[in-house]
Amino acid sequence: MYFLIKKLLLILLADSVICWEPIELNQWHLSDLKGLRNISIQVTSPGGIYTDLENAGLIGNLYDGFNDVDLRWVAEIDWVYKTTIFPKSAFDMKFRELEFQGLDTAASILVNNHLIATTDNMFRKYILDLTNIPAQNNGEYEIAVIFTSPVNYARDMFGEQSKDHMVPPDCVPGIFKGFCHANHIRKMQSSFSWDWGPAAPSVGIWKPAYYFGYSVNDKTRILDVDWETKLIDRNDQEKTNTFEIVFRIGLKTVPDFSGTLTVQVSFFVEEKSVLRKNVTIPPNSEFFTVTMDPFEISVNDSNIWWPNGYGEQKLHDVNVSVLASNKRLKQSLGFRDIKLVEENLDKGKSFYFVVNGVSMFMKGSNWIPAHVLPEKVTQEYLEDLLYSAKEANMNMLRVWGGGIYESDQFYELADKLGILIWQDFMFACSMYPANEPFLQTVSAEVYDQVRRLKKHPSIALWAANNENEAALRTNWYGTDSNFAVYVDDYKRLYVDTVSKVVKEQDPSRPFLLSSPSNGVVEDESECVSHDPYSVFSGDIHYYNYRDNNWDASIYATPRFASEYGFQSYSAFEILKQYSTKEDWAYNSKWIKHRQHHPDGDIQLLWQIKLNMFVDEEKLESSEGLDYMVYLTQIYQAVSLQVQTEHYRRQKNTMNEKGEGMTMGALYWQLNDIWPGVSWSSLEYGGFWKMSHHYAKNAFAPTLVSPVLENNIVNVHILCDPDLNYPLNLEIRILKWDLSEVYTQTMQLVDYCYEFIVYSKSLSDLMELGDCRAGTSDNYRLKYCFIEFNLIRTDTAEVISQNTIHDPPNSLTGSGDDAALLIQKPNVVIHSISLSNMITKDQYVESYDIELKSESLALFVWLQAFPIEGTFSENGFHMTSTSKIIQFNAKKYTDVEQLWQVLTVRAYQPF
Ligand code: BMA
Repeated sequence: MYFLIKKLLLILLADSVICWEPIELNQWHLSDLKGLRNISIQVTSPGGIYTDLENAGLIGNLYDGFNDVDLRWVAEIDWVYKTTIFPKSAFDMKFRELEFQGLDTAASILVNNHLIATTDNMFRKYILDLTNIPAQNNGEYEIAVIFTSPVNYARDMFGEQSKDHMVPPDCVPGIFKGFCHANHIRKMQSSFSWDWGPAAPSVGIWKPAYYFGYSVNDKTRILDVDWETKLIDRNDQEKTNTFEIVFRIGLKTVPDFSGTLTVQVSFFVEEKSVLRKNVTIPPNSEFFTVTMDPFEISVNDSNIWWPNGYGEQKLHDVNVSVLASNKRLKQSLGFRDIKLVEENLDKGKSFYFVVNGVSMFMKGSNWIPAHVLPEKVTQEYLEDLLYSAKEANMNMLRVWGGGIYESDQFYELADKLGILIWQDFMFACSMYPANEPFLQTVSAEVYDQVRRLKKHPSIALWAANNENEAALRTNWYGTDSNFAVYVDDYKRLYVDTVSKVVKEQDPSRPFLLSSPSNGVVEDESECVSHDPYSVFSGDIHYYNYRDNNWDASIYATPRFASEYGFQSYSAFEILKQYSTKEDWAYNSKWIKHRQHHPDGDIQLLWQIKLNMFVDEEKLESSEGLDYMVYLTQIYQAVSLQVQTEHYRRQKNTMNEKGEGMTMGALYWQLNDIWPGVSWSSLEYGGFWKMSHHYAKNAFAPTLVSPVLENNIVNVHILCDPDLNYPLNLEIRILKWDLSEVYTQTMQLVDYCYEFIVYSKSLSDLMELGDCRAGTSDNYRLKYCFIEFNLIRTDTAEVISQNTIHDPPNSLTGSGDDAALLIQKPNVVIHSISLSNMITKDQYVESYDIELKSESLALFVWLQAFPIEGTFSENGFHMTSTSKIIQFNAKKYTDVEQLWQVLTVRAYQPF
């Protein structure tokens, strides 16, 4: 019996080899084309040139020291990747092809010395016919991919384009230490440098590559499957939803095939559904899309897909097959409906998302490439970053247009974690060419990416570019003198090309021509609006480094904020790993090298001094860098909180100017590309900066948000989603020695719909706490600390805690009078023990850390480097003599180890 089964198995296997022969091309020989560097090494793919050279020990880590500029030569020469395959049945196979899922970027592909293709776009998939290329005598194919230096290629394309008219910018600002003309090559734009990242324009086979052989019996292979889901009815009582779903299956048929195929789609949701369609393929179709007939299905609430915070993310397996062949594909399906609502308001239009019939405030951030070299981004790292987004109560991330269309794993994780994706196409902060070859490659790129990504329930919206409309309208690059020409380019690229392909391939999602913009444009011929930054419609990007960033009144009040943010330095412990001792000073050459934002350090110091005391001596001392890290992280955290809460408070309000009804806050930027100075709330490597904790609090499902407006303290409650627990609002006034001088507790009813639940003039409130220095001095915020707590009355849990940060010198005081009031805090770690708190998601164990303090301490900051994990709270104000915090560890550790590495610090007011 055993032998019989084995024999059967062998026959089956043999059959599948003859019918269908994919070979992965992942072993390569790499050399520099002209032999100038004498490099000749074995490498693997997917990968990239910097990593290949580093793995061979020929260069160091790109992020060490000044390597980003020292290794510029890597991007300035041409490289060759070669491999040889011996398809067992090369001669039997009737048709043969190569599939490159991603080549970075400008390359010539030779097979057995025949040039079979040239490539010019990192974001395209290339399927290349080999049928007419004879295998060599012994049945082999030698495949060579010759990459042109992307820097030289972009410069040449710029030159070509300039013969007609110049497409600016002609280079990035000098402080970026970058390469010019990224806008002339279809490649990760930020790999030529950005205001937060290094220049490292890689080359290589960055995605999987395959050889396919088709036998005489083979007719087709399944390339992809996607679908559109639409909610057509909902029964609130029974909690069921009727969805219409339309599947599309992309086939690649062999050149000589014509005839009928039967395509089947099956899935199990409530019960099994099997859909079939017979399709007649005309001769010479090659690429053929089968659109299944619309199918209606009733899905219970428990089986649909919800964004984070609103419900579960139910995903169901879908199996697609071509009957009477061995071609199958399996995918995950989520039922959800999404709409962008732009209704006329008194002034302008609304701009908000409705998912499964529920309108939602979008809470989140902007995503940039997790590394300038995509091959360095592991599944584990992606998970870590995206779990951190989820944990910070986010429900949307914007994949920004200067990076890459992210990997399949990224979107699978977003589906799994309930994070909606605002997907830009990869055009950012530039004018772009609109010559024929450029438009053609973009058209293919958009087609490939929409086909690849459309199936993900997480994708919420497509946007054609980042800031290019604003750049054109407000003349960032001197385009005004030839405005009509650049508008024409703009229209040809985004309207006639990107928009056209997106609308053909995915009419189910909203499409924006740019971000920021005035929203979906009905008549796209008016593609460059009068004011892309208008607060009355669409989305805005808002940065202001002049005015006090802790003052909520400086911020604009838009319909949707898709970018806003503040810089901070990476943790000292992280910076240290990539530098040497002489670099560890505030103002060192190396730190300046990592600051790419023009005037960035001047702005940081200015903003810090507006609200905090800066010990100049300490700044110049050997502790200066560490000190600056801490101050910048406080500055960033509070600024982000103030602006985010400002947006949330405008959710249900409209002021007399017609501003308000804000329905989204996506701050700039979630993650870091390298260790340095940037707007990120997560460190390079995934540790949380202080701002990530503040973002988590500011995005809390139910938030208490006090604000000082014209000397009145207004306390708002924001609910996203609407969760009406029985709640108490507690107002505590404390002196700096921690004596509690006043407490008031109010029971809240229907708070999700009340917005302002408490209002009192600051001086009246301060008087209750007797908050003044002497009899002649006014009641002032800095003489006392006011804490606002939202407490669930059923569980006694504090679900949101807040204070007032409003300037001037509100909380943190400075100078002599502050010294009279604020005591030098002395926070100590009292005990560490393994907690029995249940850990979740990516954590394996949790520790209780008890802190003690004799006075009020601000911005208490715990670190446990190098142990990976997250604190339940961090950067908080200690308003009691003892406090217990959890440290959630990602890998197993122990109490001893934690005692060795754990540090705590607090803000020193003088
Ligand atoms: C924005 C972005 C990025 C930039 C950031 C910070 O407007 O679109 O281009 O990195 O600001 O300056």
